[in-house]
Amino acid sequence: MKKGIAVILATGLAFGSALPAGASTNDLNPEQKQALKKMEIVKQNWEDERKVPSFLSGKLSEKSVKTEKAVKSYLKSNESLFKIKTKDLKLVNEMTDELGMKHYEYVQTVKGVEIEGARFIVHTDENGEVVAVNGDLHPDAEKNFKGSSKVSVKKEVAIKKAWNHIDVKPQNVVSDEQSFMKKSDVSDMVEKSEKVVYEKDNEYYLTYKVQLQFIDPYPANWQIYVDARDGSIVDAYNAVTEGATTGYGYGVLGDYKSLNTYYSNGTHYLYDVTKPMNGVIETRTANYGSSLPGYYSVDSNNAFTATSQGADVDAHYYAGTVYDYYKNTHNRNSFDNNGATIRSTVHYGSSYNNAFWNGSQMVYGDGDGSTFDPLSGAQDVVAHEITHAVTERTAGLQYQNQSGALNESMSDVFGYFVEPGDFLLGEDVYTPNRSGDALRSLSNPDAYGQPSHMDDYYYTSSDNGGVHTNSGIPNKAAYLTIQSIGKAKAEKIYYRALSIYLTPTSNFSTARAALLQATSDLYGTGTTYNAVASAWNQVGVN
Ligand code: L5Q
Ligand code: ZN
Ligand code: CA
Repeated sequence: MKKGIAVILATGLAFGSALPAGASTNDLNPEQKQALKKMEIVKQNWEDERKVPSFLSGKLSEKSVKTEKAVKSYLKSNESLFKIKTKDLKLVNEMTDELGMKHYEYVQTVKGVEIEGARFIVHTDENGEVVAVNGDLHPDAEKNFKGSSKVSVKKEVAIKKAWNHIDVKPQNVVSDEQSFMKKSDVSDMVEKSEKVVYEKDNEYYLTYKVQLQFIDPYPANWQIYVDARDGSIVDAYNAVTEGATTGYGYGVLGDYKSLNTYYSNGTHYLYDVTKPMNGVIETRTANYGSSLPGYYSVDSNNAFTATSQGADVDAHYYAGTVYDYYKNTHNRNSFDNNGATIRSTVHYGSSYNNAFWNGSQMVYGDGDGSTFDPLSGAQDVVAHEITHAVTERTAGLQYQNQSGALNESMSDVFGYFVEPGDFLLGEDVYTPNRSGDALRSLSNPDAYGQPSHMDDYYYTSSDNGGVHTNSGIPNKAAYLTIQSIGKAKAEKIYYRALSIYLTPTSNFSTARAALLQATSDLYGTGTTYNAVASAWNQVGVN
């Protein structure tokens, strides 16, 4: 186990007694002090416990050292400084860099077996002068060696002990539908085993280092050190790198955005674990088919920059901003207010000109390129869809006739609250070849074929009784409300009505009453109350 490292920064003679407390060369033995005198040390770090250098730089050699043989004799002449036998150092790498410096990398061995991680590197400049040495020296390795040249445990037994230790059966791996990974496949499992000396608490164990790498039942790259004397486990850890990351990409409209992603086993996922949810925000792709929820949206380098990834990027990013809106503005944790996973699937079908909440998740078409661009490219459309989920878990407004039109209106109105700035819905993705238009308008529903007054209520049996048409009436009331009392009050009132007063069968008249009740709860029965009442009067709902 590595302890703190004493650091001494010396600039030649200047320090004297000014060394920091606890970082003293007083601990060194006389031979080490003698050896240091022959060097001009610029920087030195010492390993606290073992009293060996972990980093020395400066002018460290008297003669030039230009071959591996010369390095060996340099190490030999400094054995008392490094406190290890040169014969125990095995060259593992020799490299000349672009500055002409040479780097000789050794590994320390005990009885011919490498000590795990015990590298020591000698660096020479272009003249062959040793200018630095650094690494991890183990002077007590031989003295504290736990093992013998005679190994009693066979390699196959050590591997079995390793599998037992982690309680995974190599031949019986469960497949996990929720796993990111491929279905279990025994050939996905890799077993490696080699003999190493493993240091733990200054004891040096002869071990089998068994590496067990697999994907199911969980991503693993186990490093298990099995005592070669009796098969006991000296140490074990899972070295898989996995977790929350930040990637980036371009949205449908080509805009750059940062993304909360997840890295696992070499793959980056649109999978956001950063929110205080029980679940996550995850984004998938139907790959132009219609089966749901589809495949995880992934990328090999966390750069979701391909044009085809724009829909994925925006669905993921905007789901996050809508989550934040409900959390920050209404203290609502996801659509169920219990941190449920927000799942989106993009690239649904072929040229599909719509988006929807299916009772479990959001689904986005790519549009046909003429009526729509990929629909997740509009923040207000994403807010519209997530609000359907909120409505389902609150008021539960039945999706037909007036309650259905109110349901639609709530989605449009929260589309505005999430993305204020205009009273249009879907303008960012609607008719990409025509500017200035949108799917709907809260301020002027009539511009898109919707009524804005009860006198023009549209009776039809299609579209569940005209839910996308008659929503114009409550939409206009919301617009008038926002215009007179402002967004901040309006969104409080609408959320309170939605989550406390509205019921599955509410109609326009009872919605007016619900909103007025929410208003008086929050702001009393003064001007704000009168403004809400007036808004509904103006659309003919009294
Ligand atoms: C609609 C959701 C959105 N779809 N309007 C029919 O008329 C029909 C569907 C919609 F993604 F486009 F916003 O609002
Ligand atoms: Zn809708
Ligand atoms: Ca808009």
